[in-house]
Amino acid sequence: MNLPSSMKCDTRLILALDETDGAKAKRIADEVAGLVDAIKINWPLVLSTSSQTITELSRKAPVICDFKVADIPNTTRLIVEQAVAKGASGVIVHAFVGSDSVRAAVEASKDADIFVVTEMSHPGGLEFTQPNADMLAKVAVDCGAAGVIAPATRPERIAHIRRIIGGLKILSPGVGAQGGSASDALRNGADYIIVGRAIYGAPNVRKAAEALVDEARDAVSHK
Ligand code: OMP
Repeated sequence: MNLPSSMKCDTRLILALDETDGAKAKRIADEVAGLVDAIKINWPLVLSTSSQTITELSRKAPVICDFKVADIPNTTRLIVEQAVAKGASGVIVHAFVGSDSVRAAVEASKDADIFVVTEMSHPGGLEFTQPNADMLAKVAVDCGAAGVIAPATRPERIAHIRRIIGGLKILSPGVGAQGGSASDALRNGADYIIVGRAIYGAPNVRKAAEALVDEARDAVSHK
């Protein structure tokens, strides 16, 4: 069983670095130094550069590999082991494949965190993930995951999922480009907001991140 997440909860901001220009991605990571609790990377950046990017970014901030792993336990284990060996502090996995796969991820993660997707933030998230979100959240609890992903686009759903998962961490994407608000997500129980385009696509990356950190601080202090 994993221990609960040891990820720092300081600014509550996680940068989703879905930038495909490797040099630019590293510049952005430097610009947000000290403003983010973690950097989440996904396939676009890893495929456009290499898995070495996990290692390089992990020297700047804790890296969460958003590989949304959805496979049999053995393949899941292999993916998580490789991500952690490269320096990942966390890996995001799907739970619809079943608790044996999520358990394999947790076992393979050693000291790193496994985060389980519950309800997804995009409109299609209503089709399959919302009707099954309670079960997906329960799998996260039962398998010893460190936390879950829940949608900032539907903050009331964050509050609902919080009631199921107790003290597990909630990481909430959908702020900014997808229409969700940082304050609403945090006031409804998110521990962190995940923000991509509203930061890396902004004319002034650092200013955009600072504004979100200020908003998050306000939201948390008025909870
Ligand atoms: P922006 O919409 O640009 O802020 O990016 C959101 C990030 O969160 C992207 O990297 C998505 O892949 C990710 N994400 C969602 O947007 N919705 C989800 O339901 C789950 C995730 C995720 O697992 O991080």
